[in-house]
Amino acid sequence: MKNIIIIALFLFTNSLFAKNVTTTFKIDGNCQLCKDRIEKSLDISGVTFAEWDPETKLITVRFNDNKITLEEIHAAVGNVGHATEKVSANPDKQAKLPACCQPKKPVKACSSSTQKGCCAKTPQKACDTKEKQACSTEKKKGCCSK
Ligand SMILES: [Cu+2]
Repeated sequence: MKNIIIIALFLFTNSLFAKNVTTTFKIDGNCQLCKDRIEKSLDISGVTFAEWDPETKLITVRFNDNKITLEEIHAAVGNVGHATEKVSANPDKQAKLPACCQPKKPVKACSSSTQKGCCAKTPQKACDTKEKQACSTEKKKGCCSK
């Protein structure tokens, strides 16, 4: 009987302290396509809200810390090819991202080709061939918005 009370008490306090945590952290990314991909990666159990801002690179995420840990959240984002403050990007997934979603090259490379690619003022550049095909159906998104 005593054990049952202890277990009941444990379950009660456990649910009492189950709380929704809201936090923000940085995730590498450039454009609307990155935003969709990052937010979709957090469409998982325990996460109740996720919104990433391409300007600030910050994600606001709300989660139940009884169901998922912050580490697991970072890992979920890393797994789709985007590096976070805590984890690096899955290299295979990252390599398959469209050009506009690739991490920006080091600034050093920009001195010789100032207006090209990541060196241009707006990181979002023209679509590659594969992306152009998608533009007919998703006109205002990602590189298609140009
Ligand atoms: Cu992108």
